Amino acid sequence: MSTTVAAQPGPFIFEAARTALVVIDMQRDFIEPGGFGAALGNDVTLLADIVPTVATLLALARRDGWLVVHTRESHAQDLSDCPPAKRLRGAPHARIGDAGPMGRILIRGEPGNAIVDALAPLDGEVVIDKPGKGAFYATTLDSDLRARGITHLVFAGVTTEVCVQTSMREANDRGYDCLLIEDATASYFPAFRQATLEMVRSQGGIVGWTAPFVALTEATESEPRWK
Ligand code: TIU
Repeated sequence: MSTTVAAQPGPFIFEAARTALVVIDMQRDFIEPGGFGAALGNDVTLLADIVPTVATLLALARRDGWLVVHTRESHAQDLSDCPPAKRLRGAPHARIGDAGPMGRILIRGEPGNAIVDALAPLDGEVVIDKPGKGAFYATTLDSDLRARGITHLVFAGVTTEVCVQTSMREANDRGYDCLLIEDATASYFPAFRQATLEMVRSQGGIVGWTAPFVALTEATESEPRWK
């Protein structure tokens, strides 16, 4: 049974059994003071606003039996998976691996690298630690999705124009149909978020589709529940 979402630039049609929700990098390092986002000089308070919407989106995906995937941008303790260019560039206050109030910045296993409590993964959900901005680079995500027959991805998370957009473009090139939930993604730069939404769905959906969360809710709730 398929579901049709009133999306842009046109309807996004998916089957629950072939769909994954991909929640990108909803980590303390980006959302709370003292982490990587703050180290880059950003006002991190802008990102916390979407947590309740992402929590409701997670509940919908779990209710409807989608695969749920969480990603974390993170590096090994010895920084062996962190290119020097990434560490040295764009760090006005602190670098990846430096000590911060939530532990070493952007390092796997440190308190700041965890997903925020309200969106914590449940047992059995896929958690991808990624050293890049894209969720497919140097990870098992593509094979994890293909092993489960996933063809459609619904994206949420932060930040819209960096890790979300990069991951969506990687997915699009690998043949997945991708929907970005507009009010379940945020940026430190609201204008960049808006520009990303527009570029994703431009040119007939060159990267994918976008829709507000309410459009997904209405689409899933108009279905019979005995499916
Ligand atoms: N800086 C910024 O906007 N984002 C990142 O560094 N990573 C993610 O988007 N997760």
